Amino acid sequence: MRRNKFIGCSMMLAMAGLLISSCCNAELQKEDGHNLWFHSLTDGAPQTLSEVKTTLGIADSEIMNYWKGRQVVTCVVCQQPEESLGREGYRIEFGKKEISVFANSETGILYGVYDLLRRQETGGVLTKGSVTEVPAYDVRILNHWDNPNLTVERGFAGKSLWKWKELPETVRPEYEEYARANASIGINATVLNNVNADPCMLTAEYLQKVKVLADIFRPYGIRVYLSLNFAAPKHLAGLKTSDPLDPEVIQFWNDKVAEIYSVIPDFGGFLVKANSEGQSGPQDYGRTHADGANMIADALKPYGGIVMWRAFVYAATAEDRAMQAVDEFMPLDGQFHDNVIIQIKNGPIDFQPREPFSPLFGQLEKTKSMVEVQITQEYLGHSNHLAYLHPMWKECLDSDTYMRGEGSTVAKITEGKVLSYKVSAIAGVANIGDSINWCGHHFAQANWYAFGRMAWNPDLTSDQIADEWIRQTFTDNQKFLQPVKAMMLASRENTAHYEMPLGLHHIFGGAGHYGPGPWEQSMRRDWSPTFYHKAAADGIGFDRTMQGSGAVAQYHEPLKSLYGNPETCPEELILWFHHLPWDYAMKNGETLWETLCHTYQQGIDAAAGYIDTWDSVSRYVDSWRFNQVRDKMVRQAKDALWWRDACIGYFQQFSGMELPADCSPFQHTYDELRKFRLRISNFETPSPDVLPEYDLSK
Ligand code: GCW
Repeated sequence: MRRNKFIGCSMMLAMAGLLISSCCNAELQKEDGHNLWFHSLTDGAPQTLSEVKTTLGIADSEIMNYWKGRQVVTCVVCQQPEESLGREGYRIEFGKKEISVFANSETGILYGVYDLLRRQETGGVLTKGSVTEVPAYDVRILNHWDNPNLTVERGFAGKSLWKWKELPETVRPEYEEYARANASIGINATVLNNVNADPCMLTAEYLQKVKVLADIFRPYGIRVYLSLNFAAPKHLAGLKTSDPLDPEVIQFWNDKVAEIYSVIPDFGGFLVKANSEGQSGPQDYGRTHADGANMIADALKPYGGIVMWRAFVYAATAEDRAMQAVDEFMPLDGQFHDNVIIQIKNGPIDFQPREPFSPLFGQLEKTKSMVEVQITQEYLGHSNHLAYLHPMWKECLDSDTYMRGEGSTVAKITEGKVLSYKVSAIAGVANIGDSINWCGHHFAQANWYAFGRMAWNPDLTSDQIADEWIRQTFTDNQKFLQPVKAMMLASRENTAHYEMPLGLHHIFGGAGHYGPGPWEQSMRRDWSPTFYHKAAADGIGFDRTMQGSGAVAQYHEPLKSLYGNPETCPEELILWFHHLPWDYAMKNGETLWETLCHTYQQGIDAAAGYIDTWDSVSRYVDSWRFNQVRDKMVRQAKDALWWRDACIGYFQQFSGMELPADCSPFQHTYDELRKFRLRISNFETPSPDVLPEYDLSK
């Protein structure tokens, strides 16, 4: 083994430790949130980036600057690879005087160093013994939905972080800060541009810009990927077709890929949204998704690149949008080349606050699949609402598909433990913009953090991740930690209570997907809330049983029967799978109507409760972040009521039933609310610092 000791660190670090302990309470200084989960590590000071831009140089610098312990930290890149550590894993051996980090690669060392620093901040440094960590997924990737014009689709944290016009000449420090933040939580890949891809991203001009970012990210262990526009051969080369079986088209992609690798030698590959929501794809030419994906995959193969081909495809004609991914991809199972992974959203419709897991995970027996979760809160209150999303993602990963009998969970399948995969992956749609605090809402940073930690280890609990995040981002004072953690842990459930109780879904207003729109009917019925809730005199909910759309049959037994019967269907999903009368008897003895009203009420009460919780911990937070979070909580509490008023008010005309006496009285009639459209001028990038006006007189 080559000993790669960071000589000289220990003395300096011991001194740093003394200095740091004499200026504690720095956390109460003004803090704009830019330091993310490095807040406690940096003690309120701006973060210091490594001057040496190599992976070991960065690891060294992090220890030099931030290790506060008295032990000498030694990092060892194993000369004889230790198989159990893989390419990115590491082992930390703890001793009283020395701590050693072992890894097979420099990136593994860097991850080990970030682990050590995290332990330092969260009370996890051991006095003896060792820990070994190996990531569950090979590719842990952020998907940015960023456009070249700097807007971010479903982005609520300002404009794009990538300043394409300034690049490649001007390089902002945020690029490296972004890389550092990702590396610290194990994220090793990023798709820089929107899946609704502008073909210009693949031009020689843009590749030079992408190269700059790739060069900055590389020492942090991060590889760059791009979304491609399937019609690029037509757009960029003026070909008459983009047919994946056309020799000229094949040549175009081979040449383009060769060009990309000549500029970015470790380019990761492509993400593709094809034949979905107006995007071009192989079906435009009578070809299949497999034809399209394989053509791109073959071009990437010699360089080791991969294709992440999205399963999010649906057409206005289908009877039930929730069934389309399976209908489309099942017949193609086994036809995809081995560097294609099918990227599947966690639920069968679209990132709603609660969906059952997508049945496609349990149906692809001969094709690799990966999960796509949405970190940005398109349907969970944008950057106005506090909603900690890890419980929602974990629910999907832990779901048993029963593909191979009991135990074939979504996590096991996508980690490649059921079918054996050479490359496994997991994606999260980023919530990052150029907002000073990166994510718009200080608590939205927790979702970025949680995605990285989950991608590294899907077995971590929501509690563990929230705990780590709070300690590093705010404080480890128990009087803050415990109530704030409890609030975070309940928050996704609470959001589901006031936005889509009992499995109602796709009930969001218009293009913004922020407020309620139960009355809305779009030109396409599969975009219409009325199509999904089906509220009428006879009841409410979407019948997906065998008497209805039959979607339950896409799940293996026992789930098909469990979901198919309202008596056994989990009540939080009951209106996802069933159309039931308003007076249907729920397990708690109430009618469906009463439980619906009471579930909204739970959401309303919880959102109002956040303000009390936050006020009660004010002394432990700097005033800057305290006030910004509080303003948003006030808004969230109002919004929860607004959701209830709109939905229950609207449903009442069908149920003919009264709001139970123990519910908060209506503030507005639904008729008032339907005339009013929430003023989000540009849903793609509302300013993160200004809460949109809330004015019912408009
Ligand atoms: O839910 C929809 C979003 C679109 C998004 C699409 C997708 C990028 O509303 O904005 O487009 O999902 O995932 O492709």
